[in-house]
Amino acid sequence: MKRVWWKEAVVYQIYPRSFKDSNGDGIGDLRGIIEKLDYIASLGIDVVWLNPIYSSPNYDNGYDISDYENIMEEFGTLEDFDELIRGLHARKIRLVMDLVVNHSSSFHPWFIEAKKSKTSARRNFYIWRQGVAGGPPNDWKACFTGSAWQLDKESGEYYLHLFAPEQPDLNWENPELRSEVFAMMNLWLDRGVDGFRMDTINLISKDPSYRNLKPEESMFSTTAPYVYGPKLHDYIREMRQKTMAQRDVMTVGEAPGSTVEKALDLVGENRGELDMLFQFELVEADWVGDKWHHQKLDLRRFKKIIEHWQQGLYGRAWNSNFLMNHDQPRSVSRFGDDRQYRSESAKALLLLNLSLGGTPYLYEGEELGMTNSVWNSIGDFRDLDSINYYHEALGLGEKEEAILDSLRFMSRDNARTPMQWDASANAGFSTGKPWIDVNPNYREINVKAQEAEPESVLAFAKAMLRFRKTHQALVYGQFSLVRADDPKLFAFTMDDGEEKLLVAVNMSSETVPVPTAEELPLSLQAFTLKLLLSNYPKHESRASENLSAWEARICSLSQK
Ligand code: TEU
Ligand code: CA
Repeated sequence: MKRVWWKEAVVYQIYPRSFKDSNGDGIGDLRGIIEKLDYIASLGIDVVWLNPIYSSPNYDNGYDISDYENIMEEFGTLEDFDELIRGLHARKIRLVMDLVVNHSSSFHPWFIEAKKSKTSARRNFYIWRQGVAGGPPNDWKACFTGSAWQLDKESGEYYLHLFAPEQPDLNWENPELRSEVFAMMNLWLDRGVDGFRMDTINLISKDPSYRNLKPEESMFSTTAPYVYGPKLHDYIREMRQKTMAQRDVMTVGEAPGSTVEKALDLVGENRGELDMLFQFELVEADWVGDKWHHQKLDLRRFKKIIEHWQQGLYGRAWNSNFLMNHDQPRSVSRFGDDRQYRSESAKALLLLNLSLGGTPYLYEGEELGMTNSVWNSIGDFRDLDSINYYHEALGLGEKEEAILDSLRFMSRDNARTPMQWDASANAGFSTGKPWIDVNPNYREINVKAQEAEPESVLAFAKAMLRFRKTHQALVYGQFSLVRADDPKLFAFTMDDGEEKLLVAVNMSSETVPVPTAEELPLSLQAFTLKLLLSNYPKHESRASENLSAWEARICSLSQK
Protein backbone atom coordinates (compact mmCIF):
# COMPACT_ATOMS: atom_id res chain seq x y z
CA MET A 1 0.00 0.00 0.00
CA LYS A 2 1.32 3.41 -0.93
CA ARG A 3 2.40 5.39 2.12
CA VAL A 4 1.60 9.11 2.03
CA TRP A 5 1.36 11.85 4.62
CA TRP A 6 -2.39 12.32 4.45
CA LYS A 7 -2.93 8.65 5.23
CA GLU A 8 -0.90 9.00 8.42
CA ALA A 9 -2.42 12.35 9.34
CA VAL A 10 -5.11 13.15 11.90
CA VAL A 11 -7.36 16.03 10.91
CA TYR A 12 -8.80 18.52 13.40
CA GLN A 13 -11.94 20.30 12.23
CA ILE A 14 -12.46 23.91 13.26
CA TYR A 15 -15.82 25.65 12.97
CA PRO A 16 -14.49 29.21 12.93
CA ARG A 17 -17.71 30.84 14.04
CA SER A 18 -17.58 28.91 17.30
CA PHE A 19 -13.89 28.45 18.04
CA LYS A 20 -12.58 31.73 19.49
CA ASP A 21 -13.76 35.32 19.22
CA SER A 22 -10.85 37.78 19.30
CA ASN A 23 -12.72 41.11 19.21
CA GLY A 24 -15.79 40.69 21.42
CA ASP A 25 -18.47 40.77 18.72
CA GLY A 26 -19.60 37.30 19.81
CA ILE A 27 -18.44 35.63 16.59
CA GLY A 28 -15.39 33.43 16.33
CA ASP A 29 -12.80 34.66 13.84
CA LEU A 30 -9.41 34.02 12.24
CA ARG A 31 -7.48 36.02 14.83
CA GLY A 32 -9.17 33.88 17.46
CA ILE A 33 -7.80 30.76 15.78
CA ILE A 34 -4.37 32.42 15.61
CA GLU A 35 -4.53 33.01 19.39
CA LYS A 36 -5.08 29.29 19.87
CA LEU A 37 -2.39 27.96 17.53
CA ASP A 38 -0.31 26.59 20.38
CA TYR A 39 -3.31 24.76 21.77
CA ILE A 40 -4.04 23.26 18.36
CA ALA A 41 -0.42 22.17 18.02
CA SER A 42 -0.44 20.72 21.55
CA LEU A 43 -3.04 18.16 20.48
CA GLY A 44 -0.63 16.47 18.11
CA ILE A 45 -2.86 16.75 15.04
CA ASP A 46 -1.40 17.17 11.54
CA VAL A 47 -4.05 18.96 9.52
CA VAL A 48 -6.65 21.61 10.27
CA TRP A 49 -9.83 21.66 8.20
CA LEU A 50 -11.61 25.00 8.39
CA ASN A 51 -15.32 25.22 7.68
CA PRO A 52 -16.02 27.93 5.07
CA ILE A 53 -14.48 31.31 5.80
CA TYR A 54 -15.36 33.02 2.51
CA SER A 55 -17.68 36.04 2.16
CA SER A 56 -21.20 34.94 2.88
CA PRO A 57 -24.57 36.33 3.96
CA ASN A 58 -24.67 33.31 6.29
CA TYR A 59 -28.06 31.83 5.58
CA ASP A 60 -26.22 28.54 6.09
CA ASN A 61 -23.19 29.73 8.07
CA GLY A 62 -20.77 30.16 5.21
CA TYR A 63 -22.05 27.32 3.02
CA ASP A 64 -23.66 30.05 0.90
CA ILE A 65 -20.69 31.88 -0.61
CA SER A 66 -21.06 35.31 -2.19
CA ASP A 67 -17.35 35.81 -2.97
CA TYR A 68 -15.05 32.82 -3.28
CA GLU A 69 -11.90 34.92 -3.25
CA ASN A 70 -12.37 36.90 -0.06
CA ILE A 71 -12.74 36.29 3.65
CA MET A 72 -16.06 36.81 5.41
CA GLU A 73 -15.94 40.24 7.03
CA GLU A 74 -16.80 38.90 10.49
CA PHE A 75 -13.93 36.42 10.27
CA GLY A 76 -11.18 38.85 9.28
CA THR A 77 -9.04 39.67 6.27
CA LEU A 78 -6.80 37.98 3.73
CA GLU A 79 -3.85 39.24 5.80
CA ASP A 80 -5.22 37.40 8.83
CA PHE A 81 -5.59 34.35 6.65
CA ASP A 82 -1.96 34.55 5.51
CA GLU A 83 -0.85 34.90 9.10
CA LEU A 84 -2.93 31.89 10.10
CA ILE A 85 -1.48 29.69 7.39
CA ARG A 86 2.06 30.80 8.29
CA GLY A 87 1.37 30.03 11.94
CA LEU A 88 0.07 26.57 11.10
CA HIS A 89 2.90 25.75 8.72
CA ALA A 90 5.46 26.94 11.29
CA ARG A 91 4.00 24.28 13.58
CA LYS A 92 4.08 21.64 10.83
CA ILE A 93 0.29 21.64 10.51
CA ARG A 94 -1.32 21.69 7.12
CA LEU A 95 -4.49 23.59 6.24
CA VAL A 96 -7.45 22.20 4.34
CA MET A 97 -10.15 24.59 3.15
CA ASP A 98 -13.81 23.87 2.58
CA LEU A 99 -14.73 24.02 -1.09
CA VAL A 100 -18.42 24.70 -1.66
CA VAL A 101 -19.08 24.52 -5.37
CA ASN A 102 -22.25 22.50 -5.75
CA HIS A 103 -23.97 25.82 -5.09
CA SER A 104 -23.14 29.46 -4.43
CA SER A 105 -25.03 32.09 -2.50
CA SER A 106 -27.95 33.77 -4.22
CA PHE A 107 -26.06 36.96 -3.35
CA HIS A 108 -23.07 35.97 -5.47
CA PRO A 109 -22.61 38.47 -8.34
CA TRP A 110 -22.97 35.52 -10.75
CA PHE A 111 -26.48 34.81 -9.53
CA ILE A 112 -27.45 38.46 -9.34
CA GLU A 113 -26.36 38.78 -12.97
CA ALA A 114 -27.97 35.46 -13.93
CA LYS A 115 -31.33 36.59 -12.61
CA LYS A 116 -31.35 39.74 -14.70
CA SER A 117 -32.67 38.07 -17.84
CA LYS A 118 -32.85 34.81 -19.75
CA THR A 119 -30.06 36.03 -21.99
CA SER A 120 -27.77 37.37 -19.29
CA ALA A 121 -24.10 36.41 -19.52
CA ARG A 122 -24.18 34.38 -16.29
CA ARG A 123 -27.59 32.79 -16.86
CA ASN A 124 -26.08 29.39 -17.58
CA PHE A 125 -23.94 29.41 -14.47
CA TYR A 126 -27.11 28.12 -12.78
CA ILE A 127 -29.79 25.57 -13.60
CA TRP A 128 -33.06 26.97 -14.97
CA ARG A 129 -36.12 25.02 -16.08
CA GLN A 130 -39.70 25.68 -17.13
CA GLY A 131 -42.36 24.67 -14.63
CA VAL A 132 -44.78 21.84 -15.33
CA ALA A 133 -48.56 22.20 -14.95
CA GLY A 134 -48.26 25.37 -12.89
CA GLY A 135 -45.76 23.83 -10.50
CA PRO A 136 -42.03 23.15 -10.33
CA PRO A 137 -40.22 21.13 -13.06
CA ASN A 138 -40.10 17.93 -10.99
CA ASP A 139 -40.60 16.57 -7.48
CA TRP A 140 -37.08 17.04 -6.12
CA LYS A 141 -37.01 18.18 -2.50
CA ALA A 142 -34.57 20.63 -0.97
CA CYS A 143 -32.47 19.43 1.94
CA PHE A 144 -33.75 22.25 4.14
CA THR A 145 -37.49 21.62 3.44
CA GLY A 146 -39.74 22.44 0.50
CA SER A 147 -39.25 22.01 -3.23
CA ALA A 148 -35.74 22.12 -4.71
CA TRP A 149 -37.06 24.60 -7.28
CA GLN A 150 -37.69 28.28 -6.76
CA LEU A 151 -39.76 30.30 -9.19
CA ASP A 152 -38.11 33.42 -10.54
CA LYS A 153 -41.11 35.65 -11.18
CA GLU A 154 -39.36 37.94 -13.68
CA SER A 155 -38.47 35.24 -16.16
CA GLY A 156 -41.11 32.71 -15.25
CA GLU A 157 -38.42 30.03 -14.93
CA TYR A 158 -37.46 27.98 -11.90
CA TYR A 159 -33.91 27.63 -10.58
CA LEU A 160 -32.60 24.55 -8.81
CA HIS A 161 -31.42 24.58 -5.17
CA LEU A 162 -30.81 21.23 -3.53
CA PHE A 163 -30.27 23.11 -0.26
CA ALA A 164 -31.83 26.48 0.73
CA PRO A 165 -33.33 28.85 -1.88
CA GLU A 166 -30.39 31.14 -0.99
CA GLN A 167 -28.06 28.38 -2.26
CA PRO A 168 -28.72 28.03 -6.02
CA ASP A 169 -26.98 25.03 -7.60
CA LEU A 170 -24.16 25.83 -10.00
CA ASN A 171 -24.35 24.46 -13.54
CA TRP A 172 -21.31 22.23 -14.01
CA GLU A 173 -22.35 21.49 -17.60
CA ASN A 174 -21.07 24.97 -18.40
CA PRO A 175 -17.30 24.95 -19.17
CA GLU A 176 -17.05 28.65 -18.25
CA LEU A 177 -18.35 27.91 -14.76
CA ARG A 178 -15.87 25.08 -14.41
CA SER A 179 -12.94 27.22 -15.44
CA GLU A 180 -13.96 29.92 -12.93
CA VAL A 181 -14.08 27.31 -10.17
CA PHE A 182 -10.70 25.87 -11.11
CA ALA A 183 -9.10 29.32 -11.26
CA MET A 184 -10.46 30.06 -7.80
CA MET A 185 -9.07 26.79 -6.44
CA ASN A 186 -5.66 27.59 -7.90
CA LEU A 187 -5.74 30.97 -6.25
CA TRP A 188 -6.07 29.35 -2.81
CA LEU A 189 -3.55 26.65 -3.62
CA ASP A 190 -1.08 29.34 -4.65
CA ARG A 191 -1.77 31.06 -1.36
CA GLY A 192 -0.55 27.92 0.38
CA VAL A 193 -3.53 25.78 1.25
CA ASP A 194 -2.82 22.05 1.43
CA GLY A 195 -6.06 20.65 0.14
CA PHE A 196 -9.83 20.78 0.12
CA ARG A 197 -12.76 19.23 1.87
CA MET A 198 -15.34 19.33 -0.90
CA ASP A 199 -18.90 20.00 0.14
CA THR A 200 -21.50 17.59 -1.30
CA ILE A 201 -19.19 17.11 -4.22
CA ASN A 202 -20.95 14.02 -5.55
CA LEU A 203 -24.06 16.09 -6.33
CA ILE A 204 -22.51 18.35 -8.97
CA SER A 205 -23.66 16.37 -12.01
CA LYS A 206 -27.39 16.22 -12.57
CA ASP A 207 -29.05 13.57 -14.72
CA PRO A 208 -30.20 15.43 -17.86
CA SER A 209 -33.57 13.68 -17.74
CA TYR A 210 -34.45 15.66 -14.61
CA ARG A 211 -36.75 12.77 -13.82
CA ASN A 212 -38.87 12.57 -10.68
CA LEU A 213 -37.63 10.52 -7.75
CA LYS A 214 -38.86 6.95 -7.70
CA PRO A 215 -41.20 6.02 -4.85
CA GLU A 216 -38.39 4.12 -3.12
CA GLU A 217 -35.90 7.00 -3.43
CA SER A 218 -35.30 9.76 -0.89
CA MET A 219 -33.24 12.92 -1.26
CA PHE A 220 -29.80 11.37 -0.84
CA SER A 221 -30.51 7.87 -2.21
CA THR A 222 -27.56 6.44 -4.08
CA THR A 223 -29.69 6.30 -7.21
CA ALA A 224 -31.24 9.77 -6.99
CA PRO A 225 -30.71 11.54 -10.34
CA TYR A 226 -28.16 14.02 -8.97
CA VAL A 227 -26.25 11.65 -6.64
CA TYR A 228 -23.16 10.35 -8.45
CA GLY A 229 -24.61 11.85 -11.65
CA PRO A 230 -23.46 10.83 -15.13
CA LYS A 231 -20.63 13.36 -15.56
CA LEU A 232 -19.34 13.43 -11.99
CA HIS A 233 -16.15 11.51 -12.73
CA ASP A 234 -15.35 13.62 -15.80
CA TYR A 235 -15.71 16.80 -13.78
CA ILE A 236 -13.56 15.56 -10.91
CA ARG A 237 -10.80 14.36 -13.22
CA GLU A 238 -10.81 17.65 -15.05
CA MET A 239 -10.70 19.47 -11.72
CA ARG A 240 -7.77 17.41 -10.56
CA GLN A 241 -5.83 17.92 -13.78
CA LYS A 242 -6.42 21.65 -13.82
CA THR A 243 -5.78 22.36 -10.17
CA MET A 244 -4.20 19.75 -7.91
CA ALA A 245 -2.39 17.37 -10.24
CA GLN A 246 1.11 18.72 -9.75
CA ARG A 247 0.73 19.63 -6.10
CA ASP A 248 1.18 17.69 -2.89
CA VAL A 249 -2.30 18.22 -1.44
CA MET A 250 -5.10 16.14 0.02
CA THR A 251 -8.75 15.97 -0.97
CA VAL A 252 -11.74 14.63 0.88
CA GLY A 253 -15.14 14.69 -0.73
CA GLU A 254 -18.32 14.89 1.28
CA ALA A 255 -20.49 12.35 -0.47
CA PRO A 256 -23.99 11.64 0.81
CA GLY A 257 -25.59 8.54 -0.68
CA SER A 258 -22.26 6.71 -0.96
CA THR A 259 -21.95 2.96 -0.95
CA VAL A 260 -18.64 1.12 -0.93
CA GLU A 261 -19.11 0.40 -4.65
CA LYS A 262 -19.80 4.05 -5.54
CA ALA A 263 -16.94 5.18 -3.31
CA LEU A 264 -14.46 3.00 -5.18
CA ASP A 265 -15.35 4.89 -8.37
CA LEU A 266 -14.62 8.25 -6.76
CA VAL A 267 -11.69 7.49 -4.47
CA GLY A 268 -10.26 4.25 -5.87
CA GLU A 269 -6.44 4.47 -5.80
CA ASN A 270 -6.13 4.25 -9.57
CA ARG A 271 -9.03 6.53 -10.48
CA GLY A 272 -7.18 9.86 -10.49
CA GLU A 273 -10.08 11.53 -8.69
CA LEU A 274 -10.25 12.17 -4.94
CA ASP A 275 -8.15 10.84 -2.05
CA MET A 276 -10.99 9.93 0.30
CA LEU A 277 -14.60 10.69 1.11
CA PHE A 278 -17.05 11.10 3.95
CA GLN A 279 -19.77 8.49 3.79
CA PHE A 280 -22.97 8.83 5.78
CA GLU A 281 -23.95 5.23 6.50
CA LEU A 282 -22.53 5.33 9.99
CA VAL A 283 -24.05 8.64 11.13
CA GLU A 284 -27.40 7.59 9.72
CA ALA A 285 -27.39 4.18 11.41
CA ASP A 286 -29.59 5.37 14.26
CA TRP A 287 -32.16 7.17 12.10
CA VAL A 288 -35.74 6.02 11.93
CA GLY A 289 -37.08 7.24 8.58
CA ASP A 290 -35.32 10.60 8.76
CA LYS A 291 -32.69 12.32 10.86
CA TRP A 292 -35.24 13.84 13.22
CA HIS A 293 -36.42 10.45 14.42
CA HIS A 294 -33.92 8.13 15.95
CA GLN A 295 -33.55 5.05 18.07
CA LYS A 296 -30.74 3.94 20.30
CA LEU A 297 -27.88 2.71 18.23
CA ASP A 298 -27.75 -1.04 17.64
CA LEU A 299 -24.05 -1.72 18.05
CA ARG A 300 -24.17 -4.76 15.79
CA ARG A 301 -25.34 -2.62 12.90
CA PHE A 302 -22.78 0.06 13.70
CA LYS A 303 -19.98 -2.54 13.67
CA LYS A 304 -21.22 -4.08 10.44
CA ILE A 305 -21.07 -0.71 8.69
CA ILE A 306 -17.54 -0.05 9.88
CA GLU A 307 -16.44 -3.56 8.95
CA HIS A 308 -17.99 -3.19 5.50
CA TRP A 309 -16.05 0.04 4.83
CA GLN A 310 -12.80 -1.10 6.43
CA GLN A 311 -12.75 -4.26 4.35
CA GLY A 312 -14.42 -2.86 1.26
CA LEU A 313 -11.81 -0.15 0.70
CA TYR A 314 -8.81 -2.02 2.08
CA GLY A 315 -5.91 -1.92 -0.37
CA ARG A 316 -8.12 -0.22 -2.98
CA ALA A 317 -9.03 3.15 -1.57
CA TRP A 318 -8.61 5.15 1.62
CA ASN A 319 -11.16 5.49 4.41
CA SER A 320 -11.92 8.61 6.42
CA ASN A 321 -13.36 8.13 9.88
CA PHE A 322 -15.45 10.53 11.92
CA LEU A 323 -18.04 10.19 14.66
CA MET A 324 -19.28 13.75 14.36
CA ASN A 325 -18.80 17.03 12.53
CA HIS A 326 -20.53 20.40 12.37
CA ASP A 327 -23.71 18.75 11.01
CA GLN A 328 -24.03 16.06 13.67
CA PRO A 329 -24.86 15.84 17.37
CA ARG A 330 -21.96 15.59 19.80
CA SER A 331 -20.46 12.11 19.57
CA VAL A 332 -20.42 11.45 23.33
CA SER A 333 -24.12 12.33 23.61
CA ARG A 334 -25.02 10.21 20.61
CA PHE A 335 -22.84 7.12 20.83
CA GLY A 336 -21.54 7.37 24.41
CA ASP A 337 -23.06 8.15 27.79
CA ASP A 338 -22.88 11.88 28.44
CA ARG A 339 -23.98 11.51 32.07
CA GLN A 340 -22.58 8.85 34.39
CA TYR A 341 -19.72 7.79 32.11
CA ARG A 342 -19.09 10.94 30.13
CA SER A 343 -15.37 10.94 30.60
CA GLU A 344 -14.91 7.17 30.11
CA SER A 345 -17.16 6.98 27.07
CA ALA A 346 -15.67 10.09 25.44
CA LYS A 347 -12.25 8.47 25.77
CA ALA A 348 -13.57 5.15 24.49
CA LEU A 349 -14.96 6.84 21.39
CA LEU A 350 -11.69 8.69 20.78
CA LEU A 351 -9.80 5.43 21.08
CA LEU A 352 -12.19 3.78 18.63
CA ASN A 353 -12.12 6.54 16.02
CA LEU A 354 -8.34 6.77 16.22
CA SER A 355 -7.82 3.01 15.88
CA LEU A 356 -9.53 2.43 12.56
CA GLY A 357 -7.76 2.17 9.23
CA GLY A 358 -8.04 5.43 7.27
CA THR A 359 -7.64 9.07 8.18
CA PRO A 360 -9.37 10.10 11.43
CA TYR A 361 -11.18 13.41 11.78
CA LEU A 362 -11.73 15.05 15.15
CA TYR A 363 -14.16 17.89 15.62
CA GLU A 364 -13.39 20.81 17.95
CA GLY A 365 -14.41 19.96 21.50
CA GLU A 366 -14.48 16.23 20.85
CA GLU A 367 -11.08 16.12 22.54
CA LEU A 368 -12.80 17.44 25.70
CA GLY A 369 -15.86 15.22 25.56
CA MET A 370 -18.10 18.24 24.95
CA THR A 371 -21.77 17.25 24.99
CA ASN A 372 -25.06 18.21 23.35
CA SER A 373 -26.36 21.44 24.85
CA VAL A 374 -29.50 22.52 26.69
CA TRP A 375 -32.25 23.97 24.47
CA ASN A 376 -35.29 25.56 26.06
CA SER A 377 -37.23 26.88 23.09
CA ILE A 378 -37.00 27.28 19.34
CA GLY A 379 -35.56 30.76 19.95
CA ASP A 380 -32.33 29.15 21.20
CA PHE A 381 -31.57 27.58 17.82
CA ARG A 382 -29.64 29.30 15.02
CA ASP A 383 -29.39 26.63 12.34
CA LEU A 384 -31.77 27.04 9.38
CA ASP A 385 -32.06 23.26 9.07
CA SER A 386 -33.40 23.03 12.64
CA ILE A 387 -35.63 26.10 12.38
CA ASN A 388 -37.13 25.07 9.04
CA TYR A 389 -37.83 21.57 10.31
CA TYR A 390 -39.56 22.99 13.39
CA HIS A 391 -41.96 25.05 11.30
CA GLU A 392 -42.60 22.30 8.82
CA ALA A 393 -43.38 19.76 11.55
CA LEU A 394 -45.62 22.23 13.42
CA GLY A 395 -47.51 22.79 10.17
CA LEU A 396 -47.97 19.05 9.83
CA GLY A 397 -49.56 18.98 13.27
CA GLU A 398 -46.71 17.50 15.31
CA LYS A 399 -46.61 18.46 18.98
CA GLU A 400 -44.16 21.23 19.78
CA GLU A 401 -42.55 19.37 22.68
CA ALA A 402 -41.91 16.33 20.46
CA ILE A 403 -40.33 18.52 17.80
CA LEU A 404 -38.12 20.23 20.37
CA ASP A 405 -37.05 16.82 21.66
CA SER A 406 -35.96 15.84 18.16
CA LEU A 407 -33.98 19.05 17.89
CA ARG A 408 -32.43 18.59 21.32
CA PHE A 409 -30.92 15.36 20.19
CA MET A 410 -30.20 15.87 16.50
CA SER A 411 -29.87 19.60 15.82
CA ARG A 412 -26.65 20.66 14.15
CA ASP A 413 -26.46 23.47 16.71
CA ASN A 414 -25.30 20.91 19.28
CA ALA A 415 -21.98 20.86 17.47
CA ARG A 416 -21.92 24.60 17.02
CA THR A 417 -22.05 25.89 20.59
CA PRO A 418 -18.83 27.75 21.43
CA MET A 419 -15.62 25.92 22.21
CA GLN A 420 -15.23 25.69 25.99
CA TRP A 421 -11.90 27.25 26.89
CA ASP A 422 -12.25 27.96 30.62
CA ALA A 423 -14.73 28.57 33.45
CA SER A 424 -14.95 32.35 32.95
CA ALA A 425 -17.94 34.09 31.36
CA ASN A 426 -18.97 32.59 28.00
CA ALA A 427 -16.49 29.77 28.51
CA GLY A 428 -13.69 32.16 27.57
CA PHE A 429 -14.95 32.09 23.98
CA SER A 430 -15.92 35.75 23.80
CA THR A 431 -16.06 38.88 25.93
CA GLY A 432 -19.29 39.82 24.14
CA LYS A 433 -22.57 37.99 23.72
CA PRO A 434 -21.93 34.79 21.73
CA TRP A 435 -23.94 34.36 18.52
CA ILE A 436 -25.20 31.10 20.00
CA ASP A 437 -25.39 30.30 23.73
CA VAL A 438 -22.56 28.39 25.35
CA ASN A 439 -23.35 24.98 26.78
CA PRO A 440 -24.05 25.58 30.51
CA ASN A 441 -21.71 22.72 31.45
CA TYR A 442 -18.66 24.79 30.46
CA ARG A 443 -17.73 25.38 34.10
CA GLU A 444 -16.89 21.69 34.47
CA ILE A 445 -15.95 20.83 30.89
CA ASN A 446 -13.28 23.14 29.52
CA VAL A 447 -9.74 23.21 28.19
CA LYS A 448 -8.19 24.91 31.20
CA ALA A 449 -9.57 22.41 33.70
CA GLN A 450 -8.60 19.47 31.54
CA GLU A 451 -5.09 20.72 30.93
CA ALA A 452 -4.57 20.63 34.68
CA GLU A 453 -6.03 17.14 35.10
CA PRO A 454 -3.84 14.15 34.14
CA GLU A 455 -6.83 11.82 33.76
CA SER A 456 -8.87 14.22 31.61
CA VAL A 457 -10.41 13.40 28.24
CA LEU A 458 -8.01 15.95 26.75
CA ALA A 459 -4.97 14.24 28.25
CA PHE A 460 -6.23 10.93 26.91
CA ALA A 461 -6.86 12.38 23.45
CA LYS A 462 -3.25 13.57 23.31
CA ALA A 463 -1.96 10.20 24.51
CA MET A 464 -4.06 8.40 21.92
CA LEU A 465 -2.81 10.69 19.16
CA ARG A 466 0.78 9.95 20.18
CA PHE A 467 -0.01 6.25 20.29
CA ARG A 468 -1.36 6.23 16.75
CA LYS A 469 1.83 7.92 15.51
CA THR A 470 3.98 5.09 16.82
CA HIS A 471 1.69 2.18 15.89
CA GLN A 472 1.24 2.13 12.15
CA ALA A 473 -0.82 -1.06 12.26
CA LEU A 474 -3.67 1.27 13.23
CA VAL A 475 -3.14 3.24 10.05
CA TYR A 476 -2.27 0.65 7.44
CA GLY A 477 -3.33 -2.58 9.15
CA GLN A 478 -5.98 -5.00 8.06
CA PHE A 479 -9.18 -4.90 10.12
CA SER A 480 -10.86 -8.06 11.43
CA LEU A 481 -13.92 -7.87 13.61
CA VAL A 482 -13.91 -10.01 16.76
CA ARG A 483 -17.16 -11.39 18.23
CA ALA A 484 -19.28 -9.61 15.62
CA ASP A 485 -22.64 -10.39 17.22
CA ASP A 486 -21.85 -8.93 20.65
CA PRO A 487 -24.25 -6.00 21.21
CA LYS A 488 -21.96 -4.34 23.78
CA LEU A 489 -18.38 -5.00 22.78
CA PHE A 490 -16.67 -3.51 19.74
CA ALA A 491 -13.47 -5.52 19.30
CA PHE A 492 -11.21 -5.96 16.30
CA THR A 493 -7.66 -6.76 15.38
CA MET A 494 -5.40 -4.59 13.22
CA ASP A 495 -2.53 -6.36 11.50
CA ASP A 496 -0.08 -4.77 9.06
CA GLY A 497 2.06 -7.90 8.68
CA GLU A 498 4.51 -6.76 11.32
CA GLU A 499 2.53 -5.41 14.22
CA LYS A 500 -0.64 -7.07 15.50
CA LEU A 501 -3.02 -5.22 17.80
CA LEU A 502 -6.27 -6.04 19.51
CA VAL A 503 -8.62 -3.11 20.07
CA ALA A 504 -11.46 -3.77 22.51
CA VAL A 505 -14.06 -1.16 23.38
CA ASN A 506 -16.91 -1.78 25.77
CA MET A 507 -19.68 0.38 24.32
CA SER A 508 -21.96 -0.15 27.32
CA SER A 509 -22.09 0.60 31.03
CA GLU A 510 -22.13 -3.09 31.93
CA THR A 511 -19.19 -5.41 32.41
CA VAL A 512 -18.27 -7.34 29.30
CA PRO A 513 -16.08 -10.45 29.06
CA VAL A 514 -12.75 -9.93 27.39
CA PRO A 515 -12.30 -11.72 24.03
CA THR A 516 -10.64 -15.10 24.39
CA ALA A 517 -7.88 -16.44 22.14
CA GLU A 518 -10.34 -18.69 20.30
CA GLU A 519 -12.34 -15.65 19.28
CA LEU A 520 -9.43 -14.02 17.48
CA PRO A 521 -8.64 -14.61 13.80
CA LEU A 522 -7.03 -18.06 13.43
CA SER A 523 -3.58 -16.69 12.63
CA LEU A 524 -3.51 -14.73 15.90
CA GLN A 525 -4.73 -17.34 18.35
CA ALA A 526 -1.28 -18.44 19.48
CA PHE A 527 -0.24 -14.95 20.56
CA THR A 528 -0.11 -13.41 24.02
CA LEU A 529 -1.75 -10.16 24.93
CA LYS A 530 0.02 -7.20 26.43
CA LEU A 531 -1.87 -4.06 27.45
CA LEU A 532 -0.50 -0.96 25.71
CA LEU A 533 -3.13 1.70 26.23
CA SER A 534 -6.38 2.03 28.13
CA ASN A 535 -8.85 4.64 29.28
CA TYR A 536 -8.83 3.05 32.75
CA PRO A 537 -5.91 3.07 35.17
CA LYS A 538 -3.40 0.77 33.58
CA HIS A 539 -1.92 -2.30 35.20
CA GLU A 540 -0.41 -5.44 33.75
CA SER A 541 -3.02 -8.05 34.66
CA ARG A 542 -5.75 -5.98 33.12
CA ALA A 543 -5.31 -7.34 29.58
CA SER A 544 -7.09 -10.56 30.58
CA GLU A 545 -9.75 -9.08 32.85
CA ASN A 546 -13.34 -8.28 31.91
CA LEU A 547 -13.98 -4.82 30.58
CA SER A 548 -15.67 -2.36 32.94
CA ALA A 549 -18.19 0.26 31.84
CA TRP A 550 -16.96 1.96 28.66
CA GLU A 551 -13.50 0.53 29.16
CA ALA A 552 -11.38 0.58 26.02
CA ARG A 553 -8.01 -1.08 25.49
CA ILE A 554 -5.39 -1.59 22.89
CA CYS A 555 -3.24 -4.67 23.39
CA SER A 556 -0.35 -6.00 21.40
CA LEU A 557 -0.39 -9.60 20.25
CA SER A 558 3.05 -11.13 20.35
CA GLN A 559 4.48 -14.57 19.67
CA LYS A 560 4.51 -16.73 22.80
O1 TEU B 1 -23.80 19.01 4.19
C1 TEU B 1 -24.53 18.27 3.27
C2 TEU B 1 -25.27 17.09 3.75
O2 TEU B 1 -25.48 16.23 2.96
C3 TEU B 1 -25.81 16.90 5.14
O3 TEU B 1 -24.85 16.79 6.07
C4 TEU B 1 -26.90 17.88 5.46
O4 TEU B 1 -26.58 19.19 5.18
C5 TEU B 1 -27.30 17.91 6.90
O5 TEU B 1 -27.32 16.68 7.44
C6 TEU B 1 -28.65 18.58 6.99
O6 TEU B 1 -29.43 18.00 7.95
C7 TEU B 1 -22.98 20.02 3.70
C8 TEU B 1 -22.42 20.83 4.85
O7 TEU B 1 -21.63 20.01 5.66
C9 TEU B 1 -23.54 21.48 5.58
O8 TEU B 1 -23.11 22.18 6.72
C10 TEU B 1 -24.24 22.42 4.63
O9 TEU B 1 -25.37 22.96 5.24
C11 TEU B 1 -24.66 21.71 3.33
O10 TEU B 1 -23.64 20.88 2.80
C12 TEU B 1 -24.98 22.72 2.26
O11 TEU B 1 -23.82 23.35 1.83
CA1 CA C 1 -15.14 38.18 16.36
